[in-house]
Amino acid sequence: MAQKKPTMRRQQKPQHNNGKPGLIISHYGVAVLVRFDNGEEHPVKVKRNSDHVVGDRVMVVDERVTSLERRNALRRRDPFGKVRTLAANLDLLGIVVAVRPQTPSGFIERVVVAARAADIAPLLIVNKQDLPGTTAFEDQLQRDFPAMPRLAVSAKQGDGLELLRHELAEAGRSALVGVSGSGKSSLLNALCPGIDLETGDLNEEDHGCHTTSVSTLLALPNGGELVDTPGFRDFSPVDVSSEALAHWFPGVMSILEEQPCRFRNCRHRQEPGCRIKQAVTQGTFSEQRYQLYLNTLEELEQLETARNEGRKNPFCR
Ligand SMILES: Nc1nc2c(ncn2[C@@H]2O[C@H](COP(=O)(O)OP(=O)(O)OP(=O)(O)O)[C@@H](O)[C@H]2O)c(=O)[nH]1
Ligand SMILES: [Mg+2]
Repeated sequence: MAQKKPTMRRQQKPQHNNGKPGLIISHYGVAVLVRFDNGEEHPVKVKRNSDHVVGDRVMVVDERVTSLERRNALRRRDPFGKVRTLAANLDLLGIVVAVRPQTPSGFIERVVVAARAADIAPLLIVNKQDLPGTTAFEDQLQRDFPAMPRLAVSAKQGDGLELLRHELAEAGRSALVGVSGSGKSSLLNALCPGIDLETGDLNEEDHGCHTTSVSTLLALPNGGELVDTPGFRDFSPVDVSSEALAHWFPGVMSILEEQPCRFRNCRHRQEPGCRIKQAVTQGTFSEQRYQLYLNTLEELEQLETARNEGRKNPFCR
């Protein structure tokens, strides 16, 4: 009997029969782009809601992707309550801000909490140094986040990029987050000449246009890897216990290191002898930031209560 001819489809499939290790460098919903350890890059199909993310080390066996254990992952809850994983196995998180478009109040604090809790070092990247108003904006950041590492750059004019290149090479794997239009993709283009990621102008309300829709990991020419992510205006941490929140929240520990609260398990609400409440009264911890702390604390407590009672995420709409 004549042998059956292999189909075209079979012939065209890349061969991963023995299992090939690689790294997810982009995610398109139903497929991931894998950079294999031998340098090849291939898309591999995945289920639409699979948990694979950029930065995952994977084994691909017979066109099936299995993620290996993660060192960490940056996760957030979106405005619909859904938990989103942005990237995995990160060393540094660049929070890109600029005088235009404005970053919503509380965004930086919440990103910092999520990053620190996941053992990812946060770095404030103040882009668009060439725009008027940047000096006053930087002064405000210095007052609000005196202890936060910060770099001033301009993707457009090249200022500060040498230092940024150095930081990113030293760090290992980094990701950029920030509101749409803050200049994340422009920074990647400036750092990796020739990649030509799409960038988009601000609209009439001075907001970005959500130009980037998928995260992409790129190897930087001077060392290190950088993930470009789509912009978003909200950031609700998920992997932080309500108990640990104060530990990661910007500005809290520097007060408690001087003098702790009376109770070790103080949540800084109404407890007597609370140093944070005192600092708010004395004006050394802003009322606005304190409210943000309380709101975040409440959200985390609601998530924990729902989890303990086996209920669904209470923020899911
Ligand atoms: N003046 C000035 N404009 C910049 C600078 N960096 C970026 N831009 C502009 O800011 C706009 C938005 O830049 P993008 O790089 O698309 O911003 P993004 O953060 O990637 O935005 P999303 O992909 O929507 O999240 C574009 O018009 C850029 O040209 C800069 O250093 N100075
Ligand atoms: Mg972009």
